[in-house]
Amino acid sequence: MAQRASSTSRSSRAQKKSADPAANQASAQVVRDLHERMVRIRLFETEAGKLMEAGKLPGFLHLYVGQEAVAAGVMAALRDDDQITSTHRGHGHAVAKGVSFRHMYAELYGRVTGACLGRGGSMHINDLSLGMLGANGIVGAGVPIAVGAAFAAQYKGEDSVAVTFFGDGATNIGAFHEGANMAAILRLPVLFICENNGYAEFTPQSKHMLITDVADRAAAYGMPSVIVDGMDAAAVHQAAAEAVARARAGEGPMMIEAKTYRFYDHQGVKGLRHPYRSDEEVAEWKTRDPIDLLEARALADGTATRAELDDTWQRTRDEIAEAIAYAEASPLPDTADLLLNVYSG
Ligand SMILES: Cc1ncc(C[n+]2csc(CCOP(=O)(O)OP(=O)(O)O)c2C)c(N)n1
Ligand SMILES: [Mg+2]
Repeated sequence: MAQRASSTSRSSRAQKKSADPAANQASAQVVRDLHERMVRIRLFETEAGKLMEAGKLPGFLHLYVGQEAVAAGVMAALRDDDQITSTHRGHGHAVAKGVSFRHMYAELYGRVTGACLGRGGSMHINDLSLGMLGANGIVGAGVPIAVGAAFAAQYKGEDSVAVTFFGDGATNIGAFHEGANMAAILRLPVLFICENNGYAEFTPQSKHMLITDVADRAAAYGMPSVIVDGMDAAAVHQAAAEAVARARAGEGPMMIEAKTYRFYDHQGVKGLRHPYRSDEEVAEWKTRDPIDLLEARALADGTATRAELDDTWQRTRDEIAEAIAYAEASPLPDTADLLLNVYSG
């Protein structure tokens, strides 16, 4: 992995380099792990989309389909005690960190058996027992939370790391800049993962910032960064594993910018059909579907057979069907419990 700036460097300009694709050799075990995490996300999301279309889910649904390689690649590099913060587009991070389908679907349905007892919904899924500190409906708000988690780990002398996922648009928010500066100056064990899907809602990146690479922003804080192909799970995994190793060794934070794309609209399945991107552009990115890419490579180099890959899809479909049935059979929260778990400052 070619790093773009040393955390100790005072140079004003980071060297612009991308991760070396030739170095992205993943072991068979890692390939199967990445595949399973991506399939779990893809099927969770496509089924959630169908439920939303059928009018069964309240609230909003920001689907993660297309970006699976980022969550899978990063999470496969983490330990269970590492902590993450997520975004409004957070299902993929939660699934990849191990939150159960039952807890997640029940939360989407607003049922009392959900991850947040049915009170949070799609944009607030968390599971503290798994280090999933929460999705977040406030753009950029996960950044300082992860920085705080990393500070706590450093303060207590633990070697866990924190990871914050955020979009290209979120890097225009003050909380991102404050978090990045604090993480860098305190050399905190935190990874900044920018999922650059080229749009903030319906605004293309070129209309919301004047730079091409969000990674350039890391240099402003003396933080090294690397740009990876966000459709290549093995490339993301390798970059994340190196950044995690550095953070655990006390060498401070790092940013990974993953160039990726969302296959659905900003929100929902059909979205609002704003003419902000062309069908041709969407079709072009779909030719680089991250699961197809990984499967093709795994079959070509013999790290998996078609039967093994198909088995992962089928096992996941079965688990999802069971989890949706569980969610639908679960009760709604009782209004008498409305004030439970409510805190005042
Ligand atoms: C503080 C704040 N401002 C605005 C919004 C409305 N909003 C929701 S998603 C979004 C775009 C975020 O873009 P990006 O960070 O690139 O994430 P993406 O949706 O592309 O995954 C905006 C502006 C919000 N939720 N929070
Ligand atoms: Mg975006």
